[in-house]
Amino acid sequence: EKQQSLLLESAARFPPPKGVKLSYGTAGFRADASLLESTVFRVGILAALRSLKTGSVIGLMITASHNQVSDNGVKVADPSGGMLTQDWEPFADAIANAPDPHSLLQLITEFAKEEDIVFEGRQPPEVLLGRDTRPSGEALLDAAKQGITSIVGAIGTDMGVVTTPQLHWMVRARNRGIEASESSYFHQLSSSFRCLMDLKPEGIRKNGDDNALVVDGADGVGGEKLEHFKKMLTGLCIEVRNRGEGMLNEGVGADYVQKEKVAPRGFGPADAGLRCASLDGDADRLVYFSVILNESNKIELVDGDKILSLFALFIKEQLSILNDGESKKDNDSYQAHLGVVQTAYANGASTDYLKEMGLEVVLTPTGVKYLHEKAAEFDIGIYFEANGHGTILFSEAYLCRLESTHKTLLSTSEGSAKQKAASRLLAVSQLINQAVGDALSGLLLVEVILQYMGWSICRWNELYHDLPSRQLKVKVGDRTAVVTANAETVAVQPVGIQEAINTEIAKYPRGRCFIRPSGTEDVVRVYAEATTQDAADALASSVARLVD
Ligand code: NG1
Ligand code: ZN
Repeated sequence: EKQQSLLLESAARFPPPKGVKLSYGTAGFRADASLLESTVFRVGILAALRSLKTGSVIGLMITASHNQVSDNGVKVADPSGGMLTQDWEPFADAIANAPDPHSLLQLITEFAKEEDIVFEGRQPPEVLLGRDTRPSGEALLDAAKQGITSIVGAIGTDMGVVTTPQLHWMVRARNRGIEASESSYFHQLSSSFRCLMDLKPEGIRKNGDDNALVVDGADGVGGEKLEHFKKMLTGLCIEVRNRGEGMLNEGVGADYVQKEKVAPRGFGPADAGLRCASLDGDADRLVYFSVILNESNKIELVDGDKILSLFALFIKEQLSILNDGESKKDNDSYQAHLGVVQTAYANGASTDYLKEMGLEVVLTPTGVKYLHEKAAEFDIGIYFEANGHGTILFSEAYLCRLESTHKTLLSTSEGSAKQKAASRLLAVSQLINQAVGDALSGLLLVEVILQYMGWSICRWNELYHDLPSRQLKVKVGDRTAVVTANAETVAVQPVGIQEAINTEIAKYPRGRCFIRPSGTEDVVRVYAEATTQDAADALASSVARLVD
């Protein structure tokens, strides 16, 4: 009863905006920040309930990633540091849209009953809170706290301004008994980075560019953090631009660079040939690029697919060193199951390349929650969205095996090459964020692999040649009218539209095209690919007309 009145009382302070229906999309709730106070308050309640249910620490992140600065958003991190379980999304939708405190209370009571949530638990529920640099973040964080504390005994711990992956990492760390602070995060990344640098083969040839890297921080939290973090890194010389002096995500950031294929603000002809990278507004996406000489702000884009390919190549090489000659012996010749996960947005040339490498490639719908879940089925699963969001997951069982192999190798005189390969894989599992895609840890892994290979960004980019592609977005009355199947490669509704799309595709050699409703914006997205840019553009715009 104390619980009920507490909820009613606090909910009355956060009336929902009228006439808006919100849904927990690809990346939580996102909208104009002025609409979100009540939603964030309610997500605070949800996070506290999730903590009660799981007996673990939960995360709540306030960010709208690459969206314009006036937007904001909120998402929940589960105990593993991954996204909120999909089973709870309908509840999130329901409470976000409950019209008044009484209906909210009723939904919560029913849900708690269904989920067997006991309010007076043994340990108090705890939620770690984080936010990006958006000006609306502070007020929303306060709303989240009030949501959390409207569950009796619940604690909201403010981690301050952090990147999305930092918050997810901290949640994972806390639940594994590791200190959940920014300094422990930086410490883990920098020490595993150093370990990988020390394990570089000797006598690597330099191929073109040096260890200098210029990073576009999207005028968000990532640039700020990297500026601080870079002092802890040896063997790498990083210059960070767009650290927050300009407008967040305006003509800067990984989303802009990847979608528009142009250099971000603050980069120009003088940077031609340099190795450059771009983070998004909350630093969970990473793309590389180099400015083309004499071509104003045109770039060679090295996107998430190519980061994935580089990672896959490196991991595969370590695994084959480790397995070298093993098949002939009968002892411990375990072959790790390595898989890669992409979405329909992956460039067709990347998928071909990965398959030619002999890798198992799986497609899932857009949204990290789907890719992550798939990648977790492998011993080592690498996932990336073309936009640069991805990571490498190591299964617990495989890590155990690797650790014991590593120990055995250390104690025998047998080939130190194998022992180094095992050390490298273990270091990668420490460096690369196991909770979620992380631009900072991804960047360090790219850098160390390029040095290991002795590759310039050009050499890396030559792994395969992207097919020309075009992405468009179409504003429609109701984007939910588009329903897709087969990892979003086919539109099953509106009826007949897929046939019409097929007719357009048939006009272009190697043509590929699909449509899907965005989970973060009120648009239908169109993606097209063909052998020339003109053809990709024409295919995209003719299909966009079908959607309109
Ligand atoms: P939507 O708006 O559902 O396309 C976008 C990205 C996703 C993912 C989410 C979350 C594209 C085409 N879509 O989702 O890949 O990153 O944002 O940030 O890039
Ligand atoms: Zn992001």
